[in-house]
Amino acid sequence: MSKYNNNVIQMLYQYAPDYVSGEFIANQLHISRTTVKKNIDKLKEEGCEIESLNQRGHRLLSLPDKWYQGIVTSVLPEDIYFNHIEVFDTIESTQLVAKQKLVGNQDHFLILSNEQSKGKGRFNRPWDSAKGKGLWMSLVVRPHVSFDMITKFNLFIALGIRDAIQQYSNDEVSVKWPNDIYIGNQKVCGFLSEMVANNDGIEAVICGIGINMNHQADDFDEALHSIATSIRLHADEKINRYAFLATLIEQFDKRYQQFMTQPFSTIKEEYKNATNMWHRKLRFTENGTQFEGQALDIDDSGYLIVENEQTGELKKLMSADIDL
Ligand code: BT5
Repeated sequence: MSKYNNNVIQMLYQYAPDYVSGEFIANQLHISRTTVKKNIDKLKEEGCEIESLNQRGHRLLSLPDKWYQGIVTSVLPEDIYFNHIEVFDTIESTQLVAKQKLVGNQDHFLILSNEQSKGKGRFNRPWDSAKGKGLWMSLVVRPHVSFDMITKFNLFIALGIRDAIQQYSNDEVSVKWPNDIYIGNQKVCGFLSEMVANNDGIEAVICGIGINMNHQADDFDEALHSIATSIRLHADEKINRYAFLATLIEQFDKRYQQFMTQPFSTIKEEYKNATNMWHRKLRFTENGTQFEGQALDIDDSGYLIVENEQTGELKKLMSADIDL
């Protein structure tokens, strides 16, 4: 994608649903009208619905299900600063690319891809990342805190993601400790935080977030049919991916600022209220062993306190797989 193409689509998006003349675009971007025309033809080929009228210019009617870097850059809240944002069509995993790009610099950045061919969950489990349907992204931040703060980071970020999805969902969105977001009994988002650390603390956190945005039920693989859902399936209309991304980044940033300045205890009640695991029988898998029981509480460090139904033993979990 050429730089100009990004700028042209950015202008069309900014002015939509109004017309923008080719001359105006050319003047603003310091390019010729022929280049504008070529760029617009290319955008149309890619699936952008653009109405072009001789006397009035061009106007954007709809976008294909893909990310345009120019639009992403323009919709993010102004006070949120990324050193760079990179958009890909298909890559193995945004996590992998983010890890490669964080070396040798102190940048905060965002990687987005329309599709991942090897999206990964925790413990290398596959993450289904169908083209054009979801939000598959990795955010790199540099909190400069000790590495044991990663658990706390996840707790704050979970609330940010939950709140963002809730703004678009008609049904209640909840957190499944520690890394999942649910609507009803189905998973709408999984996220994971990996870190690069040295003796002095964290050099970078790579937060990978996968959100099923616009899937219809049969867009999911058979294995996911009963366990996965999308925001679209709980909304009245298709989710505008750019508006949603802007909301998500805003909520992420709000919680990131809280994470840096507040202890978990200040949001503990809010977190507990947003969590869907209370008063029900759960199956826990921790380091390969399974047991059934109930979640009783979360302590001030964010550990889940659970009771083993068979033995009555109380346990503190830092991480686990939990079946609802
Ligand atoms: C997670 O792992 O839930 C974290 C997923 C993080 C994915 C993002 S996408 C952007 C970034 N780049 C990456 O490569 N990864 C991150 P875990 O708790 O291990 O859950 C994985 C399990 O969720 C799988 O074993 C499936 O059962 C289920 N699953 C896979 N794809 C799904 C989907 N699209 N929606 C709902 N569930 C899914």
